Amino acid sequence: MKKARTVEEVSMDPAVQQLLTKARQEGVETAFDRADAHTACGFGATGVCCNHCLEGPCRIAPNGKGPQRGICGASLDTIVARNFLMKLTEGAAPHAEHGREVALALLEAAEGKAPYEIRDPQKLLRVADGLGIETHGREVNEIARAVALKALEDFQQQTGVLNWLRYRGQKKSVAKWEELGLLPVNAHLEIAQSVTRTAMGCDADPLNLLLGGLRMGLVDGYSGLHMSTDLQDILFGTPTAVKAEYNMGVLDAKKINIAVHGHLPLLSEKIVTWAKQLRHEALAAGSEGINLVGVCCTGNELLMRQGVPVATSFSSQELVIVSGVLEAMVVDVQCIMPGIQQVAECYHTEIITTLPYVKIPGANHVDFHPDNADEAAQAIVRRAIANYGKRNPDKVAIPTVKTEAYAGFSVEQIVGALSALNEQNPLTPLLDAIVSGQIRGVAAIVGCTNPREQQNVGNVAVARELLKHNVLVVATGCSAHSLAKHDLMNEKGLEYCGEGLRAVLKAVGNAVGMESLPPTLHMGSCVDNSRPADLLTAIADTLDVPIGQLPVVGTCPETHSPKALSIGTYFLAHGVDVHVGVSPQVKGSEWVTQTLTGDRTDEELNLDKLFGGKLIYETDPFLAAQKMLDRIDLKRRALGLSVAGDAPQPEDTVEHL
Ligand code: BF8
Ligand code: SF4
Repeated sequence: MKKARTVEEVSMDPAVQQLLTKARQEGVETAFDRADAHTACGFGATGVCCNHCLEGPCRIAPNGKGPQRGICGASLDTIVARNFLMKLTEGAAPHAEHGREVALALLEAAEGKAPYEIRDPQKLLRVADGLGIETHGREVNEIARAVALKALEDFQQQTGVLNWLRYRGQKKSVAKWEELGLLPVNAHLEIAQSVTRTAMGCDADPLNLLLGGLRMGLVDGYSGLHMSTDLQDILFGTPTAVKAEYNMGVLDAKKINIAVHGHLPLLSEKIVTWAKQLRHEALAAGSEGINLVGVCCTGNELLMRQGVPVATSFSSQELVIVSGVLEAMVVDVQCIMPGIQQVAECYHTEIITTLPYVKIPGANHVDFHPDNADEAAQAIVRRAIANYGKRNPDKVAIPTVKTEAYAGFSVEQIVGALSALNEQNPLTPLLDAIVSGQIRGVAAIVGCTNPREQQNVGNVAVARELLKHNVLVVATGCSAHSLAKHDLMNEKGLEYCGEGLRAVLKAVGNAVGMESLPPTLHMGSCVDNSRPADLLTAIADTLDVPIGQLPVVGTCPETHSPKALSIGTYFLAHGVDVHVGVSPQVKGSEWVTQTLTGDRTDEELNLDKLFGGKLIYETDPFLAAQKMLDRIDLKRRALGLSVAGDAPQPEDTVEHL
């Protein structure tokens, strides 16, 4: 067995270090310990093991020793490309299901069958317009119903193209995808076809398999990300800037603590409501009230719209329970470690699953469906209240670590802030800053934390390095938690910004009555990666260039999830360079690796040639940042923009472009 890492080697977050120490003292095993106990299988880690049929598993040693084909004759490249496509499919499917769940909830709400109301009717009108739905003279619910049905078409139609792609896709990118025959028809059809093509005896052409991967990226992007964000904003409101608290110190020993974990805001929004309404019952139970905290992306959803504090991110989810003050952890879907149940059994915490297709042995289940949302939320809050008396005071220890951070930066909010500088053309101040070089480029830091990695180190190091070089950084998902916890979403982090960037953040901040915008902008959950995509579309359209020509990058330094790969593929399909700091498990095939990283020197296709963006796999955050800066500079030069150190360009202005 490998040597266990020290708590400092596991995470740079002092709260996680404290709770992991406590867990180890109390004999409680967590993902960090299991990560130490596991040795990655070299075959699986490089993508060369195939178990797509019962003849196998077949594994091909990339060093040329042993059999060089599977029993069926599949080559190394086929096996690696097929495994990669399967990962992308596993990433796209949960996001598409997310979109579909929200579409169904909107439909039921519009038909009066589910207890939700439209909190942002203006966004409803904009989305309806974008989808070509008649809004004139129609009731809100009638329009909402039409929008929901349009969304559901994206899971049913047998011909045509995803409505959401037609609506949200940048026209120049869509034309490229059309030319390559990549336009998805409906999400379920594409996912089923993708599973079929990876099945034994189907698609064996590595290039065709990778193109299938790009389709999965588009399915994820439009049926998952964009649809989910648009419909959630309609139902629950479009986020506006909000100051909130992060880290384990948000737990409150005097209150009944409930953690909401997973991804869908459908139930958790109701839990916010019922936690307020049942406060008197919590007081009657001897507590000082109910304290809701978020974990992972359900946490991000509630943070963005309700300012609910965030306890922690993916890799340390079990440690929230180790605090000894958590009465219930309510989970919906995705990124929920089954290990939470084993940890909960060492304390008084009740794990409550809520969806019929996401259950954990030993956990309790409260079935949630949009039409019983109020009943389910009430039942859950009452279970938490009932658990309060079971708390063991000897096991209570809440780290006092807590950080203030801003969140809520929807595109609407960013444009709103910019319009304080230029009401007519809000994007102009941002574009001028990019053109002048005050802002060198834009980076989206996305994705997760991963128990095998030193938590937050990659996310924070990449962010600080990019900020130092005047790259405007936006963030989503659990990587946003990393940045927030380490002061990159409050004023303190401004010290990491280069001069040009800091001046822009201050100017925009001042215009809206703040000392400054925070150094990095929290744009939401993982499905909210649609928001940076919308921002890029608006910028590229203003400049009349394809998104791929903009000096922008995406990066997921610490991911664990196939969803991050399919989101990354969505951006790659636009020609945006995407960095990943954790192995995407394709190294076994030089052909697949070089096609993705754009490093093939022969004349055949690679991603960079095809779209103008490529995958950058680099585990060292400093080297990764440098590689991203090089690509940003390359794109700046191609646009005729100045790059520090180059000979000066004449007249850098938006008009000049
Ligand atoms: O969808 S960032 S660990 S919670 S996968 Fe999961 Fe990764 Fe967190 Fe959000 Ni996204
Ligand atoms: Fe082996 Fe081919 Fe079956 Fe894969 S599909 S396990 S390579 S026989």
